[in-house]
Amino acid sequence: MCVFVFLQAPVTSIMKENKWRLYITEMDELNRPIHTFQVCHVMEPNQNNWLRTNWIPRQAAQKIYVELRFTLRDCNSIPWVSGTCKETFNLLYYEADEPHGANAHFHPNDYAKIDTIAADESFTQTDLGDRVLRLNTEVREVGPIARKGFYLAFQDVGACIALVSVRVYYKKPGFYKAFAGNIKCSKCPPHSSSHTEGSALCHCEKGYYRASKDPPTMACTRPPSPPRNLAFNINETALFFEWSPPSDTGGRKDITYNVSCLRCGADGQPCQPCNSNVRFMPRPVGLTSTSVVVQDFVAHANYTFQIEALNGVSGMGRSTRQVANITEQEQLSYSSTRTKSPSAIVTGLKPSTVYVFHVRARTLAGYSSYSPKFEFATGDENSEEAADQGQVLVIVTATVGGFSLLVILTLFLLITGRCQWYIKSKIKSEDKKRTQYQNGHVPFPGLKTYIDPDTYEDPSQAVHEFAKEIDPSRIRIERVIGAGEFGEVCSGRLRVPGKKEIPVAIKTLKGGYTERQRRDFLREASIMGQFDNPNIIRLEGVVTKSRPVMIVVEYMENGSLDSFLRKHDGHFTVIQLVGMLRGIASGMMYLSDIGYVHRDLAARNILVDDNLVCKVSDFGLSRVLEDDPEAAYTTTGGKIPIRWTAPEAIAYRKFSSASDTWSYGIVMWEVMSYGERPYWEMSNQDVILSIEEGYRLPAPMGCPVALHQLMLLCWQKDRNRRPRFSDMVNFLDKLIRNPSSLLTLVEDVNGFPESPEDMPDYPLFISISDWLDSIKMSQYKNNFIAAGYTTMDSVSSMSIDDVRRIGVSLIGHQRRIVSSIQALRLQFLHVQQSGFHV
Ligand code: ACK
Repeated sequence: MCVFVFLQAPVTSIMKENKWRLYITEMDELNRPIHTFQVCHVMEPNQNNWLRTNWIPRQAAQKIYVELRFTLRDCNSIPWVSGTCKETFNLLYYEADEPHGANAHFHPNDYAKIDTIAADESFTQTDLGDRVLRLNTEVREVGPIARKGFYLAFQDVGACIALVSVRVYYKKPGFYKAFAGNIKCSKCPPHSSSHTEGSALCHCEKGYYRASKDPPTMACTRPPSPPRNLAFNINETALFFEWSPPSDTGGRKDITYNVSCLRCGADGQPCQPCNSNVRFMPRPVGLTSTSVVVQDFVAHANYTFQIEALNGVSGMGRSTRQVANITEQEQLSYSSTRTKSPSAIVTGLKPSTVYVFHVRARTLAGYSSYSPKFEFATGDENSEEAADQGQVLVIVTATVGGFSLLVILTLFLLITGRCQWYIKSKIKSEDKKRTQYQNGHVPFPGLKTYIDPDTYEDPSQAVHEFAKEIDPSRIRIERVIGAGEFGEVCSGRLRVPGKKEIPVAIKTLKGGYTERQRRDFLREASIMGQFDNPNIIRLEGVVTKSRPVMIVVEYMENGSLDSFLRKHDGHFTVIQLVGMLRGIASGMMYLSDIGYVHRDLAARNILVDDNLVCKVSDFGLSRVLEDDPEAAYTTTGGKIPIRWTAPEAIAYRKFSSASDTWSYGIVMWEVMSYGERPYWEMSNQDVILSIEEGYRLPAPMGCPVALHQLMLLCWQKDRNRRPRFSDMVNFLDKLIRNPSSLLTLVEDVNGFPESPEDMPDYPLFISISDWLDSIKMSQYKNNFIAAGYTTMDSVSSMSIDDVRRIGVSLIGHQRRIVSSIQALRLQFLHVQQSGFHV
C-alpha cells in the first residue's frame, strides 16, 4: 500500500498564522508549472513556521516511508542575507488514532522529530535570469507506527524552502502505483506482478504482453486463438466469407481480422499474392466485423484465402490461421449518397442494370433504420429510359413539417447479367423513373436539428446555405487581436444595412492555403450559422468571394474565458461565477437539444462580453474527431484535448452530449479556480490513469460544496448518470435564486465526496422543500420549518427521534425521511479529505 499526499488541498485557515504559502508559478527543469509550498523568511530571526498534513491512516503498515521532493536555497545566493538564514528544515510526525477536528488546536510539542532535512542542490539561475528549481529527493523511514494513523509536519526555522511533493508509502510487493496522486496503490492487474517495493509498473507473465498504448492498469494480454466456424457462400458475382470470433480473445476487446488472398495458377506454379484488382468489401485488413465480401476475380483461377484473428498484442506472439479455397468471377458494387431534401436524383446509371435502393433518415435522434429495399432496372441501351442519361429520381415522402430531414440513400447493389428479367418484372412501367417510398419516421417534429456540413457533397453549398456572404467593403478591420488556427483574428466594424456599425471579430484564412484548409476553415461558419442562441457566438457572415477569406462573428469584449479569469483572479463574487457557468450550460443545452456535440468544450473556447455573458465558440474540432469507427484504436493522445474529455471519448471515441457534460464539469472547475490548468502539471497519460482509478479534481479554493458536487456528477464514469444540461441550468438557476446555498464552502466541511463513486445516489437539493418534494414527503414541510429546520445542513444531523418529535407519526414516513437523511449525511461526511492543514 502506498499513500500519496498531494500538495493541493485547501490551506486557507492555516496560512494566516504561518508563513508557508502555496505557489503555482514555479517551473521545474522541464519548464512545467509545479505547485509548491514555500517559505522564505531568511531575514527575520526566530522563525518557527509549521505546515502539517491531514491525518494519514496507517492501514496495514508498520514502517512508513516518507519521500520529500523539495528545494532549499543556498543562503550565499541570497543578496543581503543576514546571519539568521538557515539551510535545513525539520520533518516531524505525530501518531493519532483518528483525525483531529478541523478546528482542533495544533500542539507542536506533540510532534516527534524524524530528521533534520538538508539539501545538496539549490535554486539555479538560467541564462535568462529566471530561477529554476533543482529538486532534491530525500526518503526517511518512520516507525514502527502503533496508532491507527499519523500526521506529518514540516517545521521551518528560517530557511528558503519550496516543498514540491510528499509521498508516503509502505512496502508491499504485488502492488503498484503508476503515478503520484492521493489514491491507494493498486493490486497488479491479472497476468502481471511486481517484485520490488514502490513499483510504478507490474511486469507481464511469460506469454502475456502489454501493447504500447495499454495503460499499466490494464491486465496483460496475449494474442487471440484463430477464428472459428469459417464458412463461405458464392453467388455469381461474389464470394462471401463469414466466421465466428476466436474462442480465446486473449483478454482483449480490440480483435480485428485480416484476410489475405493468394492466387494459384493451374500449372503447379507457387501461389502469388492476389493483385489489387481483387476487391474486398469493406476491406481486406483491420476488419472489425466477422464477414467480408470478395469480388472482381479473374476467371478460371484458384484463390486461397487466409483469415487471421489479431489483437493489440498480436505482433508479440503468433496465432494460427484458417484457410479456405474458392474460385469466382463476376461483378457487384455499392455506393451511397446523402441529401437534405426528401428526394434524390441518382445519375450515371448503366443500361440493362438492376439497382437496389434503400433509404434511411438522419434526425436529431440519430439514424433511423433502413427502409425496405426497392429495386429499379434500367432499360437496354436503345430504350427510352437509357436515353434519359441513366437517371432515377427517388422521392422520400415524410411528414417533415419544419423539420430538416437528412436522407441517406444507399445504392447498395448493382447487378448485371442474368437475373435482370426477374427484377424488371417487379417494377411497373409507370414507376420506372419515379419510385415513391413512404417513410413517416420523424421523432421530434418542429425541433431544429443540426446538420453536419460534411453530409454535403459540396461543402461550399453548406457555407452558402447557413452563412450570409458579406461584401468586404462593409468590413473595417481595426487591429489584430490574436492568432487562430488558420490565420489572424482581428477586431473591426461591420456596417449592417439600415443599422449602425457593429463591433465584430474577423477570423481570416491566411494566404497560400490548400483547398482542404479553406474547406475546414469555412466549416466552422457552416456550423455556427445554424445556431441561434444568446449563449452561442453569433455568426454575422462570411467573405468567400474575395481574398482574404473571412468569418465574421460578434465581438466579445473580454476575449476568451480562461485568460480573462486568470487576468482577474479572485475579482468576482461566487454569484457572478455561477452566472457565467449558467450561461455556458444554457448554450450547451441549446447545442445538445439540436443534436450538436461540441467535443472541445473548455474555458479557452468560451468568449466573454463586457456584461460577463459567456458564449460557447470554436466549432472547428468536430471534423478532426469525426466519429470514424476505423479510428477506434488510434485515438489516445492525438488531437483529443485529454484533460477536458470524458474517458469513453478518449478510449473509443464515444462522443455525445454526455461527454460534453464531462467537459462542462472541467469548465466549472476552471471557472471556480480562475483559470487554473486542470490536473496542473500531470502528464496526459497520468490524467487518463488517475481518472481510470477514480481520482477526480478536488474542489478549488473557495468553491461552494454544491458546485463541486455538480462537477463530480459530471465526472461520473457511467455517462448515463451524468446530468443533462437542462438539469444543470435548472440547478444553477436555483443556486442563483437562493445564494445562501452557496455559502457552504468545501473547506468548511469536514469531509465530502471526492470522487463520483463516493457520491450517494442523491440529487443536489437546495431547499428543504425541494428535498421533501423529491422523497414525496411534502406534507411535512411546515413541521420541519416550524421546528426550526430551515437548512439542509441542520436536517443532515436529525435522528429518528428528532423526526418523530417534529410530528411525523407514521413509521413508514419516519423511515423514509431518516434513510434519506442518512444518504445526505453520506454526501457530506463520507470521505476523508486529504491534503494539508496546520
Ligand atoms: O483571449 P483572447 O483575447 O480571445 O485571444 C483569443 C484570440 O482572439 C485568438 O482566438 C480572441 N477572439 C476570438 N474570437 C473573438 C471574438 N468573437 N471576440 C473577441 N475576441 C475574440 C480570443
